[in-house]
Amino acid sequence: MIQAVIFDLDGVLVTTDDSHYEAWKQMADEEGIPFDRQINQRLRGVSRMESLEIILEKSERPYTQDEKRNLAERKNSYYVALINQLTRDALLPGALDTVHALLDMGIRTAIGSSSKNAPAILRQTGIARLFEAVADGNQIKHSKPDPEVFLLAASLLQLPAADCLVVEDADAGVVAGARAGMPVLAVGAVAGHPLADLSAPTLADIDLAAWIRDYNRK
Ligand code: B16
Ligand code: MG
Repeated sequence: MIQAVIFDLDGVLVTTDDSHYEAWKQMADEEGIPFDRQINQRLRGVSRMESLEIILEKSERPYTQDEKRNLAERKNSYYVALINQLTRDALLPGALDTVHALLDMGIRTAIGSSSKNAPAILRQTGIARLFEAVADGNQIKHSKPDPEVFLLAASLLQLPAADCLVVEDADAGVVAGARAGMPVLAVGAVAGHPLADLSAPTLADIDLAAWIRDYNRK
């Protein structure tokens, strides 16, 4: 029986995926490293340092560990400047309505995000109080596709993994949810993912509360 929904943040509830792209693009341009939206797709859901390694695949020279740390910090400073300007307008279609509908029917809600900036994003968009538990990049050792962040969210809720449904927009996140043994709703570019239990273009295109009601009746 599904008792909780664990939402990914970036690309599921908020449009911060575009801010990640803008910040990495600025850093890559400054370094003369080719970077485009296609490469950016591979960064969804993976940690900051792993994202940097993917970008550096196109670099003409090797970077030392110190230089890599500096590049990642520089990107993060660009990203933080962008998310400091976020408002509720950054919430994705259907996000708020879905969370409210779930809470109304007694389904518990949590966040499972790879981002170390998740607490700031939740505060900035005014949605922090809607989630009982937050598992994010500050608390985990292994980023998605490792299931750690979702298993942590389930343990914060004190629920078995199978009772938590994951909502994800990234291949790494869908794989992480499936590895955690959780049903997965895939949205956005990964809608139709073979490991997902259900899919939708956005949260506005699916009545998740009704789907869970049916699932729990079976
Ligand atoms: P940060 P999610 C992920 O958030 C992003 O999708 C990914 O692009 C980013 O590299 C990662 O967070 C780490 O973010 O640099 O802010 O710690 O989709 O798991 O909510
Ligand atoms: Mg995401």
